[in-house]
This record gives sequence, structure tokens and C-alpha cells, in this order.
Amino acid sequence: MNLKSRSIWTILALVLITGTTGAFAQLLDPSTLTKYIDPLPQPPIRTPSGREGGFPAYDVHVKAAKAKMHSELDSTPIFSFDGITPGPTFLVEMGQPVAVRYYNDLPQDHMFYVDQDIEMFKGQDWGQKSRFVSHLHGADVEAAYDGFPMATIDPGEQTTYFYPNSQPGATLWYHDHSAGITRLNAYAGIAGFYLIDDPREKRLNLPSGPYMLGIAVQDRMFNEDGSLFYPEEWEPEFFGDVALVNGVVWPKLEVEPRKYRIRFLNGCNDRFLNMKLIESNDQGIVSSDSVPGPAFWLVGSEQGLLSNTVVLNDPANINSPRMLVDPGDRRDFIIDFADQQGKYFLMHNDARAPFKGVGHPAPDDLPLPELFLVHVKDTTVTDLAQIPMQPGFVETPKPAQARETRNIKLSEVMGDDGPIMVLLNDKNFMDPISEFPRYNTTEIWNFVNTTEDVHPMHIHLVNWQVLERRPCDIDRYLAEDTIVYTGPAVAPEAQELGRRDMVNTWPGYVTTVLTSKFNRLGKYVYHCHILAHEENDMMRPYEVVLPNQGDGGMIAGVEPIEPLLGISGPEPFRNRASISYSAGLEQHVKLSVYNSLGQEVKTLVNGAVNRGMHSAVWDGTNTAGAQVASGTYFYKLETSKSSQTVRATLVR
Ligand SMILES: [Cu+2]
Repeated sequence: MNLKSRSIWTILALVLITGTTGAFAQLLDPSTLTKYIDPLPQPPIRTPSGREGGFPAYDVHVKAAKAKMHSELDSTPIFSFDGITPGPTFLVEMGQPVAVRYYNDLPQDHMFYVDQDIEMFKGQDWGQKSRFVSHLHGADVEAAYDGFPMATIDPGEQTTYFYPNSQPGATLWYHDHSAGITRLNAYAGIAGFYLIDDPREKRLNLPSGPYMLGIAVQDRMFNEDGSLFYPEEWEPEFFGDVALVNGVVWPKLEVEPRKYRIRFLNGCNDRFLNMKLIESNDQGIVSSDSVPGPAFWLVGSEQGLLSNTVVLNDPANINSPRMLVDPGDRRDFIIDFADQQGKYFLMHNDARAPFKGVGHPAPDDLPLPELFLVHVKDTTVTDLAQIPMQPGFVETPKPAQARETRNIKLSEVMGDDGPIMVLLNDKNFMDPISEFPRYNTTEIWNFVNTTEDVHPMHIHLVNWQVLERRPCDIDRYLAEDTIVYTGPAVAPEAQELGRRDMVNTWPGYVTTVLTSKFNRLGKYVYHCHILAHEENDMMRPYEVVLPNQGDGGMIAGVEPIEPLLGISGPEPFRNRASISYSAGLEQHVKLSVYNSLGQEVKTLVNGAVNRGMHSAVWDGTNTAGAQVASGTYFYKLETSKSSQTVRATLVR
């Protein structure tokens, strides 16, 4: 996947070496920037700006701004959530639905040149327009709120999404997903953390508060005037020569000699990261004997806590693997800096670009070994946080229960000068839907990677567990569409276990995953998370349909929306409780109040409701009209497909 991109690197190298003026002459030489002089900041936590339909509501303005990314660099024009990149972090409670009002306040024309020659633009008149649609990566949300790539809003438009946050605690991120310009919008800065706080984590005594850090690494290339460089013509991959960490170039992280929990995001468009801490001097220079830094205790995947903590970069074990994070992926891990007072550690990356696998000897087009520097303060602290060895619970996969097995072919369409397109099942994004998972069933997906690169596949709505990888005869598969294995299956690595929404598909292998239940109806997408691939044209829609439907789509007029339930009045309440719920289509709902013994106290709604927001009132009485006692009660919203419960407290 590097033939075409290498041609541009040759040009860039020549320009840098000869100093020739021309189209690329204004590129910044990254070695002119002093590393590790700016602190590594934390994005601020978002606060709700009000309520909508009974839920906390957040206003998110997508807009152009300027960011100071390095003290020796002029300010950088960005596209952003609320004027900063990464955008403010959502920190929401599991089980508490929220409304997010997205405003596209971007200028009409994009800050980057939009290449309209790619497949995604065929038949469209989008031009250079700064379209936007938000996707909450890894979230279990209704299709209408998932950010389908064609559901973009233009500058000046606004849209409201509801996120139920009904899944276990997780490290998610929100970013743009616009058809044809996702890579440009993400690169321009439209990305941020979205953390779901799981109350069950409290018992684990994980590092928290100032000792829980969000860290997003993104590679970038700059022009000398401080602006970001991105190629005008679509490239199969584009790698930056500068590490941007939480929006700052090669920053320094000051820590105390104690444990930290890190919610990590590889926010690079196309670059893999394979990371380790190595002891260094205060300039980040590593001595020849390369002393390893403290271990990474991996406690969670992108979809929540693991059954067993995985030790990576164990300094006592030379064979201990590094932490591999594919583009778009997240990790939840703990580093203990105890007894490291005064030391410096370099966060080092050795993943080659393009990435063909750990240890693969392919050439590295543009290495980015240095990410950021850590300095451990020379202080003494009391640290009561713990590293749990069994932090969570992940169900054992049950592949026998899968309703369907699908083979997904990953292939390149070659041009004269390298790949001109990467496809899934030889189809373009706009081709008719071919995958119709049935509602409430699980499936096995076999990704057959016929290319020479690792592709990080991502699916919306559901998560999956990696079952195995197995080498197969690619030539035969391409010729006959038959999988013939050429070796034994390889079990997933320890750091790949758990609930995932990403998987690295190895070249020449069939990578097999088992999905969770497709728990909502409607159209979603799956795609490679190398954003350049996703855009041309390594993304496909799929549609979850009712079990009795054939392949061919939804019954006309049926829109897939599950109601959302929330409390809109005071909580706890004295006399009168206000309850809100939304319905996405006309459907029958039942809203009842239950006591803590599970007995139904009163039915508030039982009938057909229209699409939209609704409210109900409970006056604290039972069916007989008598006042009930103080205590805990539950509102339960049921449809034919789902039920949702919210807890409330009555105080007399
Ligand atoms: Cu790819």
C-alpha cells in the first residue's frame, strides 16, 4: 500500500534536502522544533448546557479556530469541537441518556482542498463544502443517531442526537464521519473523548480524578507558517512527521511517583502505534543500553474492563510485548511510577508506516519513534489506588450460537502507481446493501485480507470478540472464492481479548470475530479505520432487519428507533415525578412504575404514541389511588422489542 504514497515522500525528501522552493517548499522541518518544552494538557470536561426531553443536553459547536500547538510554532488553523482539539471530553454516567445538539458552525468551504475525484463523490454536488456528521465511535446507539456518512449537515445547520449510554463503562471517542471528507475533518481536529463512567468501577479503586488521564496521539505534518499540511490528491495513506499529543507537539507529561490510569486513543488517521516507555535523559534521548520504563497494566479494551489484566512492557521480561494500538482504537491501562522519582521516560513507538505486522521487516516510509516525554516529579506521595488483576467480566464467546457466518474480502484495486482504491467484497460504498444481520442475533465474520497491509476493521453498533486468525491460500481465494487454510489457527493475543469494536486483520490471514447481538434495527456501517482507506472505498453499509424479513431491507416506513427514558423532574421527588421518553416511530409503549420488590405500582402509559418526545407524570399513588410510601421506585418503559428501566426516589 505504499507505492503511490512513496512517490510523494520522494518529492518531499528532495524538497527538504535541497531546499528547493516550489509547491512543498513551505513544509516545516520538524527537527527545528525543540521537543518536550510544552506541557501535555488535559482536554476540559464538558458540562451540560441544559436539558432536552428530560435528559442532560450538551451544545457542541463544530467550528474553525486557531490552536497554539507548540511554543515555537505559529498558531494553527483547525476545525474543532468548540474551538479546541481534542474537543472537550464527555464524562457521562452509565445508564443516563444524554442529548447532544450539534451545530455546524464551520465556514462554507473546507480548510483543506477536497478531492472530488474519489468514488464517494460520484453523483454528488458537495464540492468543497464543510459537511459534518458526528459518530460516537463504539457506542450502542440508534441508527438515526449513529452518524451515517450520508447524513451530514451543512454549515449553518443543527441536529440533535440522543445517546442512551446503556452499555458498560467504556473509552469511546466522537469524531466526524462525513462521506468523502472524514479523513480531512478528523485531521483538521474534529475529535474528542467520550468516557462512560461505570459505577461498578468504584469498588476497584482505580486511579481517578487527576490521576486518570485521557491521552490522544495524532501524527501531523506542518507548514512553516504553523498550518497543517495535507495532500490535495487522495493518497492511500498519509503519515505525519510530528507527534501531536492532546493537541500539543511533542509535549512533556509531569507525573507524581504513583499510579495513573490512562484512557488512550490512537487518533492518527492512518498510523499504527506500538508503544513502550524507555528511560531517557531530560531531552528524551535514550542511552544505548535502552533501560525499559515501567510496565503497562492493561485493564480495559475499547469496550470496557477485561476479565484479566494483561501486563505489557514488563521490564523484568524481555519478551513482554509492547502495547499495539491501531488507528481509531483505544486502550485503558495503568502505569505505576512509584520509586521512579526524578526520572524521565520517552513514550516510544516502533510501528512501521505502513504497518504490516509487529516485527515485519518492511521498510518504514516515515518513522515516528518519539511521542512524548514523561517526567516523574521528585516528591513523596501516598497512593491508595490499586491495579486489579480481575477488573471486569467478559462473557466467554459462544460461536455455536451465531446465526450467520459471513466472509468479508479485503482487496486492493491496483493502478499504474499503486492502489487506487481498497474494497470490501469488491463493492463500493454506494452499492446496494449486501449484509442483513437479523435483529437480536450474533454472527461470525471472517475478514479475508488479500492485501499486504494490516487493516484495522471497525463495526458500528455492535462489539465483537476476536476468535482466531488462520493463514489461507489467498491466490485460490481470489480465483475461486473458497477459503483453503494453509496452517493452524492462531489464538488472539492477550492484549486483544475482551469486548472490542476494532480488530487488526493480518495480511494473508482469515481473521475471525464473533459479534455481540445486533440489538437495534436500521442502517449502520463497517469499515477500515485507516481513514484514507475508509474514504476510498473501504466502507460498506449494513442493515439490521427483523428475523422474518428477507435480505432486501426494512419494511417500508418502519424506522428503527428505540425509545429513551429519563427523569425530567426533581430527583428525589416529593409529590410529583416527571418522566420523559422519546419514540422514533409510532409504536405501542407501556410505561409503568414498579416498587423495589418488583411489584407493579401503577401504569402511566399503555398505548400507541407518535414519534418524538413525550412526558408522563406520576403523582406518587398506586392503581387504587392511595399514596405510596417513601422509597426506591423504578420506571419501566416497554415496547415489543425492548425495555428500559430508570430508578427514582420518592421522599415524603
Ligand atoms: Cu484499510
